Amino acid sequence: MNGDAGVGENEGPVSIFDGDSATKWCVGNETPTAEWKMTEAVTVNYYYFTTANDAPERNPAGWVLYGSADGSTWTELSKVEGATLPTEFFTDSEQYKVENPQSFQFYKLEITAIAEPGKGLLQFSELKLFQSAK
Ligand SMILES: [Ca+2]
Repeated sequence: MNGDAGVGENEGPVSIFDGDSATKWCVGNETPTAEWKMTEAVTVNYYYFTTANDAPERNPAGWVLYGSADGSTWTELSKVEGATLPTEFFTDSEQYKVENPQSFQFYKLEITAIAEPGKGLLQFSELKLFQSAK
């Protein structure tokens, strides 16, 4: 797992995959990136975010999800702009469908906007990836 470091000691990008909505990735910029490697190549068809414990102005509002076979050449899988995630804490977003699903072992999430640009921080507590609709 690589990505922009967290504001706090326990707020790094690994927090989005620990299955715990009480832990978050909280970053001191609005357009951070996280990259990770699956144990094997998988196709992601759907995904959603879970909001954090406070500050909904830091929610993601735009992002691009990429996949890669080698971790260096990236294919755009899903691009979302102008999204509105729940303002409630610890709450799952709507489910987003990958427009261009393909099997990859490496994935990258680039955040392109937060809910209230200018606030200076991005956060969410979980990213859930699925092969079929939940
Ligand atoms: Ca978490």
